[in-house]
Amino acid sequence: MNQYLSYSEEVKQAMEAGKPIVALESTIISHGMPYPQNVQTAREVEQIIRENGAVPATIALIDGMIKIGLSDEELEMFGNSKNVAKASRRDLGYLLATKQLGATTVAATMICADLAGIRIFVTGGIGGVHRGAETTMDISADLEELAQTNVAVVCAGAKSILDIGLTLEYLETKGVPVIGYQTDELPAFYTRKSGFPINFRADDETTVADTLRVKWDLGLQGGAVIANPIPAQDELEPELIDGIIAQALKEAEANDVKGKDTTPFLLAKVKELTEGKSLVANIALVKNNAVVGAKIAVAFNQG
Ligand code: PSU
Ligand code: MN
Repeated sequence: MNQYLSYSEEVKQAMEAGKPIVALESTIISHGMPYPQNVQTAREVEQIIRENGAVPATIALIDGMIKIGLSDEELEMFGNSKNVAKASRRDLGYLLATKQLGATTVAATMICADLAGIRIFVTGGIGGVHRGAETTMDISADLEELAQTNVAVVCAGAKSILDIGLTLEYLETKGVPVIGYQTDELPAFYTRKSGFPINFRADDETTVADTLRVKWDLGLQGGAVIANPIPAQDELEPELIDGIIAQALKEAEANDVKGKDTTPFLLAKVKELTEGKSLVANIALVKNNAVVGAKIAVAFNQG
């Protein structure tokens, strides 16, 4: 076992009992949603995973250790303090060495889950190739992680603050399977459709679990994207969200927002411009992903 890993009692017991475990990220709590909805959602998502037969393991960096499973107080701390660093692959060594609070992105959560032997990870949305990346070179480290680390990420697709087409091309180049859960189209986070076809459709969790098992049995390194559309009753109108994303992108450029600040800036701006509707949608889709992710973890564990 890695010396930097520290397990919660619940996760430790689940591992000893061979129960299915689902990893959860913490950047979505600290940088992806406002307080107190972030903490509330994190707790509810954990509960949904338990109700669907798996054990949640929210991952974060605390005091030089990678925590696999957070206490209620720790969740509260990540949701409600200003001094939490956004931790992606490049940040892990420094933040652990200097014992800072770090909220793990999709990339960093995949690394930590892999160290802990957890193969299924649930979140809202992944990072990707940003619009204008041909000049800014802003491509999320999440994509490189998906190319090399054996963890499947259940998400609601890629949102159109990103260049969805280029994100799919990047994943294709890196050999990352994108599996549509009960969909033929990549969902666009706030909406069920993006106009881009996905590689494979799976209508049940067993098909997803079997696909992952065979991929890894073959020694094919890397993760997978399991794209699960937002429930129909929760989706936003494409016309509304497209205009707002365009506005948010304009403001990011005008304010010279760069690097790791870009995604949190855009998410907060979209929330403001939709008057909170994007946050409601975001919460609904994460919960929906928790149901599907827990079922996939159960099926994967049975194989
Ligand atoms: N997309 C969301 N909410 C989020 C993120 C993305 O809808 O909270 C977070 C995830 O942690 C993701 C990270 O891994 O943003 C990507 O950041 P960047 O684009 O800087 O790689
Ligand atoms: Mn970036």
